[in-house]
Amino acid sequence: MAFVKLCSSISKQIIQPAFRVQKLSTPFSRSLSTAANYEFIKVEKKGEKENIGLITLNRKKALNALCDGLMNDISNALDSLEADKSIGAIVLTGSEKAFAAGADIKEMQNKTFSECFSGSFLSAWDRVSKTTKPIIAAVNGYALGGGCELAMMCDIIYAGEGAKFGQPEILIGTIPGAGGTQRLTKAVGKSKAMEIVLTGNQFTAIEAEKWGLVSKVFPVEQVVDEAIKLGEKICTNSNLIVAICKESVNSAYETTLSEGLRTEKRLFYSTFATKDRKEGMTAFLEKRKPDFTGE
Ligand code: DAK
Repeated sequence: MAFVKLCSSISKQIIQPAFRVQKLSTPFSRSLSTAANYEFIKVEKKGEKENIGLITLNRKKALNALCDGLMNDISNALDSLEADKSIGAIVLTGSEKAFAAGADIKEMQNKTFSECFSGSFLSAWDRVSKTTKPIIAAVNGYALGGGCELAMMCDIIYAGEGAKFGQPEILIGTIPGAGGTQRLTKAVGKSKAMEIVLTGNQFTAIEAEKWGLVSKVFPVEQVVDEAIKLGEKICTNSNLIVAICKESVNSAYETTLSEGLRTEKRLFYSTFATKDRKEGMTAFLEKRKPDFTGE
């Protein structure tokens, strides 16, 4: 049985990620043949122009606990969507009950320090934060531990009214390990972050919005659609300039102010090497819509 599982996981990795997203022929929402290719997620193309990649975590019974297989699926889907020129933005979502209830505790239960330290344990986790296309988390239900961290790796978080965030690792004898003590502290400040990680208490979508972790809150059934609309709005801009802009915001997040300002200025100057910058300014002065080509 274990051998069969191993073979299936190897064959999955051999399939080139770029071939995993296939177009079908209904308008606006193409459900792709990915159910057959991914075990723990669903991948679709959404939006009027089908330029939004929607990744839905699909491990409902375990509240989308982020097992190794699921994180590998996300990583492969991101490779596919980033390689697909028709996709301009990505939305990551879960179910109404759970965005994700954290890393899989069953997989972690018997790990030793040496296995964690010297192996590749949880190594697929960095992929989301390395995504160059804009990525929006659409969160309903629980976003706990690694689930909250996964949302925070995205560029923007939209949440449903009932969403519950938290870093409960302290309650199971560990600490956040995928950015919870870092990204949360940058988003909500030291005092709140300390309160959240030292107690393991959950907090609501409204609180998350008030503290700046979440950018907007919607009725549960609207969150994914709103995230897709946001992606579509972003896609009306030059994808090249969007990527440069994203890099600049991330440098504010990842470096000191003076380094960030230096990076911003360099990136600003670099837009003058693009056709899209010239086209954008020319279109404004000619009172017409710009025709961006991504060059
Ligand atoms: N792992 C495995 N299974 C989980 C799970 C999880 N995190 N969360 C829920 N489940 C499973 C439950 O075991 C249960 O399975 P069955 O018993 O039905 O087989 C099923 O999902 C339904 O859960 P409950 O029966 O508990 O449902 P309730 O509605 O009563 O409670 C809950 C929902 C979300 C409050 C509760 O399930 C809960 O507290 N879950 C655990 C939350 C948690 O502690 N999360 C943090 C895990 S630690 C790193 C990367 C990532 C991480 C660290 C490092 N590196 C890159 C280095 C992340 C660590 C973590 O996330």
